[in-house]
Amino acid sequence: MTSSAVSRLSVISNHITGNNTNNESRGDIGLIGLAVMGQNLILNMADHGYTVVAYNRTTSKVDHFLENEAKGKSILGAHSIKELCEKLKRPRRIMLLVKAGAPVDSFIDQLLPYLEKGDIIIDGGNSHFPDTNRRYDELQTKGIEFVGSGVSGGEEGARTGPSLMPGGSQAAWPHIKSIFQDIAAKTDGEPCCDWVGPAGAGHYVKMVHNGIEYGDMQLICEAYDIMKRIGKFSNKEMGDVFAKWNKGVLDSFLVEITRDIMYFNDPNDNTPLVEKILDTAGQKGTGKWTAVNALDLGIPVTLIGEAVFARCLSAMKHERVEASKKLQGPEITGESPIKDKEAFVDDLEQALYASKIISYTQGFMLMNQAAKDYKWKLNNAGIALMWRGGCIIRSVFLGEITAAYKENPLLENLLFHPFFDKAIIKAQKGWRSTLGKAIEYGIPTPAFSTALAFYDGLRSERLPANLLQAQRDYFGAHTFQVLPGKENELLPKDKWVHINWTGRGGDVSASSYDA
Ligand code: NBP
Repeated sequence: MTSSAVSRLSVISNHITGNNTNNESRGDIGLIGLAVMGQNLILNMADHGYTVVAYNRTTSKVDHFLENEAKGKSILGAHSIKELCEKLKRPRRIMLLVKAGAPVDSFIDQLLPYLEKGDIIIDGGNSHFPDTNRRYDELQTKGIEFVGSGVSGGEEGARTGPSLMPGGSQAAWPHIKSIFQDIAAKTDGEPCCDWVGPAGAGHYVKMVHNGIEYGDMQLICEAYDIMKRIGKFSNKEMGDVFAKWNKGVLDSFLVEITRDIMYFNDPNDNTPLVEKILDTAGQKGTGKWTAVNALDLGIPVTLIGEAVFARCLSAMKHERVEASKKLQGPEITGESPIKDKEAFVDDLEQALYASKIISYTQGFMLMNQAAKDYKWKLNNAGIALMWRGGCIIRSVFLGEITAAYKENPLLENLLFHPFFDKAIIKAQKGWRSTLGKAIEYGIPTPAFSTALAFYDGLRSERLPANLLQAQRDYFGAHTFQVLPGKENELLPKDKWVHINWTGRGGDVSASSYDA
């Protein structure tokens, strides 16, 4: 443990002395759930000098863990919730890394009889933020501090440094800050972990992170499909492209692993393994939660929505096989129509980069709206920094977002920052050209396409919603407002008005309206 960690720990233990005289009570933190995430997080904590008490519903896993991975480390076992609680220093810090949903509520219920006021429960699973809001409220009334923390980075991140997004009871933060920031990934010396906000804010930000992960993955898949089906690239060639991209503006974990996947051959016949994988995508629901929340809050997070729907369409394999025999469209038979492959790849890189900027813009728009609606104070620069390392969406690009929000914490829209404004201007020609080819040759690009549609919509001072309002008023008397301007001065201003669209002939004047 570093000397700073030692001194931080002693501050914690001074603070928590209380009745801490029992020799058994030497665990700094308890962790429930010995599957991949829990085990690796415990080992990470032990590496940083913390004594961890491990418990699991199936207690044979405790023994197995202690006899194997945990052997020789500062890790204690517990075979009951009571024993776990007895072995912890006060205030107790207990982290759950169990299947989200009912198991979390069940463990909270089991813990409560053994906890005292001020003890801390941390849920590190992928819980849905409304559940975290509810648990936070319920536990507040019982004097228990509740933290819902996003944990990202999978098995390897948990072991070597995850991205951690804690939110909930602010009073708990001083007691868990050292542990969390010590075990988190570091970027430029800064931990990828900071306090996110109250109640379910930590799990909310993790949910948006996962949604953005869906978007990033879909964009990369579309780039692969375009290279494969229009460019007729081999997997080795595509691997080389991803390797090159990973050294530029697209430098990221997901591009890096895609490079490795492209190069990976089935040892049985030395042909690319990825081409043998059934093309139906799974999902656990966090992308859907983000899209549903975006609809609830009225924010056009279209790219994540399309990424979720693309997985749904992929899952309709049987129907797609039938449709592929019946439905007509452009086909590329024989050689690739692309003559200049270098320019084609450069354009594609720009399309991917621009679409990614749009996806993150939409994600931050959503979080800004959530902060308003839920009355949270979210720190956008801090969130981007938390995602900068340790997690699945980690990338160099997130460093630019951190810098933009540090420079202007009140930035209304990421696209308004000069860095991203210029990046989109530069990328636009390649972005449009790539999409033109995808449409011409019949390659589905839901994420690329929606990104460009959003961009063109956002930069349109006028959209055809005037006609839509007229239609709504025509069939449903939903009323409309009139544009300001001299040419409209005979029409009623600052009022919601309704007109009888069928009964007035060509007479359009203020008197035609029912205010
Ligand atoms: P799992 O999500 O597979 O959960 C396994 C743990 O949950 C085991 O301790 C298991 O106990 C316990 N559990 C189950 Br399953 N049903 C239970 C029940 N009805 N009552 C009590 N305990 C129950 O483990 P994981 O993949 O390590 O993930 C842990 C959490 O972290 C999840 O919420 C997950 O969504 C989240 N997460 C996972 C990843 C990842 O890459 N895997 C990344 C980020 C976040 P048992 O051993 O007795 O069955």
